[in-house]
Amino acid sequence: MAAAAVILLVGCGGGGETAGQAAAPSSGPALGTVTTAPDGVQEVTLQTQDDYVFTPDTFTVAPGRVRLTVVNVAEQMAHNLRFTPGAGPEPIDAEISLLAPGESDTIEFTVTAPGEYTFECSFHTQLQQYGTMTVSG
Ligand SMILES: [Cu+2]
Repeated sequence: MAAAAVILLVGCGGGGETAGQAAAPSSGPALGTVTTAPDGVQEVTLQTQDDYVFTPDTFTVAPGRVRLTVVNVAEQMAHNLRFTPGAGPEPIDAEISLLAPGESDTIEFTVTAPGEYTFECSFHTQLQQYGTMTVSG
């Protein structure tokens, strides 16, 4: 069970917009870009920073296994990520626990039901720190 040692370091994009068709940088996929790892698991990385926004706050996966990484590049703020209880077509119990500034964590889970799954930083829901994972049909 040593496979969890892989850590994705994703550089800050420096203000680049996610146009959806931009070429992936050679250093790794852009934030929010879903790729398939050699083991067949879909991988996606989100970022948090010193605000109340997931970067990006939407991404789309196909039904199957998902490996989700959150990198907190904030200098001051801590965040977590959980799927909002009762909000999606099926429950997802996996969650990223509190990330201090500079920390990252990765979770894996399986999705089967198409639809939209709202996720949140449970510490900042009053500040609208929400996002949406879409599972395609
Ligand atoms: Cu937060």
